[in-house]
Amino acid sequence: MTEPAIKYKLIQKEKHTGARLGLIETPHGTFETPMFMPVGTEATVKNMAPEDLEKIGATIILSNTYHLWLRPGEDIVKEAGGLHKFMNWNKGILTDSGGFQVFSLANTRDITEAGVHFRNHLNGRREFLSPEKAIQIENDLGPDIMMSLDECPPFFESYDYIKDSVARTSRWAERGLRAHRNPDWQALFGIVQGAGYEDLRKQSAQDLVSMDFPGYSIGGLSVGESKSEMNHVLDFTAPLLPENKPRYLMGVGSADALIDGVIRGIDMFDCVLPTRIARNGTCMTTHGRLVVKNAKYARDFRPLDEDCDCYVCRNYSRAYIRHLINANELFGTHLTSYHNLYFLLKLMADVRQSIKDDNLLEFREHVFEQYGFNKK
Ligand code: PRF
Ligand code: ZN
Repeated sequence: MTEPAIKYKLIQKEKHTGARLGLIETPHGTFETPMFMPVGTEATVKNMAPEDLEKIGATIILSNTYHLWLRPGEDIVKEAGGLHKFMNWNKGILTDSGGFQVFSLANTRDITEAGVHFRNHLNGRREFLSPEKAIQIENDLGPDIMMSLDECPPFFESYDYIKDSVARTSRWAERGLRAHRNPDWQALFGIVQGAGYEDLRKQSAQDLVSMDFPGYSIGGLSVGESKSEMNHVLDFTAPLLPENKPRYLMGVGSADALIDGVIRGIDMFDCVLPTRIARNGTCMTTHGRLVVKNAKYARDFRPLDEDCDCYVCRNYSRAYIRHLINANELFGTHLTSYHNLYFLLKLMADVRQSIKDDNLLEFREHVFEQYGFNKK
């Protein structure tokens, strides 16, 4: 028996919720959970140098199999010495498997038992992604954590469709597990699907848990259903997963959903939200979103968030950042991206402190009140 690539250690359970404080040990460091992973689709977190990411406390980032396979090609990344070396990031990397990206980016696609046929969104060429191919690419890219190929169907698909889809995702997970060449230094996660159907989520979790993955993702959420529907699915899905393994909720990154996910026992999150909205001048603040491009900030010399102590908020004004973004100066979106990521990473640090202090529900109340979120 070889040692597993990652180890999860449950440190503390919050007294009044399902929240867990934990540690994930990886070949590139030990990270506290719950945590948020910035997204670096093209082997870069847009507008951020790896040094910036380190400064704001990022410990693990997400990148994409789909994009790096199609460009520059996983062979080039492998030849560079792997993704960490290629992009000069020495902490954790997790790669998504490409399933979700095929569904959201590629034009035509055809799902078969063997895999997914689709057209490359860059040049229109026909491509084929199988569970084995996804694993081979991820083995070559060399992240610490990799995802199985899954199907992420629309939330409101029919029961019969989701039933077949879940069964196929389970078979794909099994095939991926068999194709995985580096289990001693790369941890492969299975992805629980099943849309909003409790028995199908249960079936999916059971199938994957019986394969004994070192961690489990929850997919198929935040795809158009309401927040309360998502929380309801998490209520019955998270308890189906083993306590001694990390749980990752894919593609969720708004402040309210992060806190509500943690309360239900989620340990890891990722989302393009903070960096994407930053690029059109929208900032996350303690008092909700601030659209710094708006005319009303032309003479506002206060920081983006008066309660934030990040490098951006200590040195630059809303008026200046608004000017940069309106003038299409790249430094403007660097500043908003920096602040937004700092803001979410700090929120997660505060969440971890609230777990230690057993007052996560009070913390939630306080944050929701300040942001103006619906508290239901
Ligand atoms: N599957 C995969 N990646 C994902 C998702 C999924 O269901 C989601 C859903 N929110 C985001 N990213 N493989
Ligand atoms: Zn700030």
